[in-house]
Amino acid sequence: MKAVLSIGTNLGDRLRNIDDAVNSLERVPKLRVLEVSPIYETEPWGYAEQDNFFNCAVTVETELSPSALLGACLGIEAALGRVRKIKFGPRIIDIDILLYEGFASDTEELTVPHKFIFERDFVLVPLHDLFPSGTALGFDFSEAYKKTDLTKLKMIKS
Ligand code: PH2
Ligand code: MG
Ligand code: MG
Repeated sequence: MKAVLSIGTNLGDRLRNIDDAVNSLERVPKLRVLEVSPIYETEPWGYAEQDNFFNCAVTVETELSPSALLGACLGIEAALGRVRKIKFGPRIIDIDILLYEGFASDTEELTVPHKFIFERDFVLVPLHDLFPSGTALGFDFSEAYKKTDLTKLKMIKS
């Protein structure tokens, strides 16, 4: 199955944190990284008193179930030194499942499609880089993408 992940970081060496996260994903059994979007510097969303983030999106092919994929993402976050403090607050690395082919869930553990895709330009813009048609794994984000403010995102690496 294909899935799309979102990666974010705003602590330490942000470019390196994203690199580490992608390299770690590549080492997960039963998972292949297919494509990494450009990396953007983005303003903090949800909690303003923190540094800018670097964000990107990643398409993967995996035989892992959605909950096993979530487990792999959380394991990588822990291995890279993530400590959970403030909701929406500063983090060394965050790896979220945005979409998982043929799967939807709204539980405490896992909400897929991700709850805030339409509200977050830092998700919509990299997602559009990976899926320029405006539909990703059957999920139509084209209307929300039209409303994004591209002037607020700075491309760091393509
Ligand atoms: N992640 C959050 C909260 N706010 N803001 C930006 N710009 N990028 C993020 O990845 C981000 C955020 C919680 O996951
Ligand atoms: Mg998140
Ligand atoms: Mg997360």
